[in-house]
Amino acid sequence: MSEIIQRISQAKHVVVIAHLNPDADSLGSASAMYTYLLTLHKKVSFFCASKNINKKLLFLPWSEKIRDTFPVSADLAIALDCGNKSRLGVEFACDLINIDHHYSNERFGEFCLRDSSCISTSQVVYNLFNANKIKINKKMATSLYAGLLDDSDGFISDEVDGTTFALVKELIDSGADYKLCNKFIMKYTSLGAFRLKAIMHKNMILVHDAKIATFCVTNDDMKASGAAGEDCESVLEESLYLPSVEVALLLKQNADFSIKGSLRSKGKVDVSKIASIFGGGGHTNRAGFIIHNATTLEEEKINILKLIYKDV
Ligand SMILES: [Mn+2]
Repeated sequence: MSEIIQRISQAKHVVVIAHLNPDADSLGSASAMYTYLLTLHKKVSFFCASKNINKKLLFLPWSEKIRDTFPVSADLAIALDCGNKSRLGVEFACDLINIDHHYSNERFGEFCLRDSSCISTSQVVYNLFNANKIKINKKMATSLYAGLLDDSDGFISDEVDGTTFALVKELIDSGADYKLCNKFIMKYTSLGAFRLKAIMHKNMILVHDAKIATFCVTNDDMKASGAAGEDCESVLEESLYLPSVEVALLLKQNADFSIKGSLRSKGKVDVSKIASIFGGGGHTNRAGFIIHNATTLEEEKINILKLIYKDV
């Protein structure tokens, strides 16, 4: 039995943690862990510091159990898909198991299981279950499939290989409701997202011989469209399909006037390095950061572009 499974077996009340503004991988991995903990007859809580969870993810098992207050009686926490401590959005005293696949994971917590060869944290969780002969039931399989589907961008990202599809087969054989996941994660849209897409398409600026696509989204754009924060990301990713574009940059104003930066790359430029200059992190192809005490979107954009120009 692995050290982590052993530590879990000793706990009385375990809280699973999905990161701020959770995606399908973080919530799916946490959901699969939640199901496993229930099979052990543990007291389990599901924590996420963000109040508004993306509606397209509410089909995931146990999403109705998610709370934004940290359970004080928990004696063990398990963070899923959280690259650094600030992603947890909470501070607490109990032991922490950190399960992740981000290369830039800061290895916080009493136990850390980070495997950056995995496409998703849900793949790391699957491997943990598999290595410890833990049976994957239908709920677990659906949750793990959701994470793999989302982080592989619908199985088209460069990291996808035969192992990915072998894992998909395993999960479907274990009862994963893949049709439900495909429908919600890949196809769901809202009126707000639809309207924001039009604004972003119109405002995109290509610079540096059209090698860099840039997007600035203001608070007013968000209000006018009625979109949610995460709705910006899909347009950002779409711009990478333009043949000349190597890097895509999105700067989005938050309600508190801090700026959220998101970077995507075809692979030639390691955008996690650029994000880390601003205290953020991520993967080579996909990274993010937050600028507090930001000036204007345009000024910040100029500063960031100077850093990208060096690498493109
Ligand atoms: Mn992930």
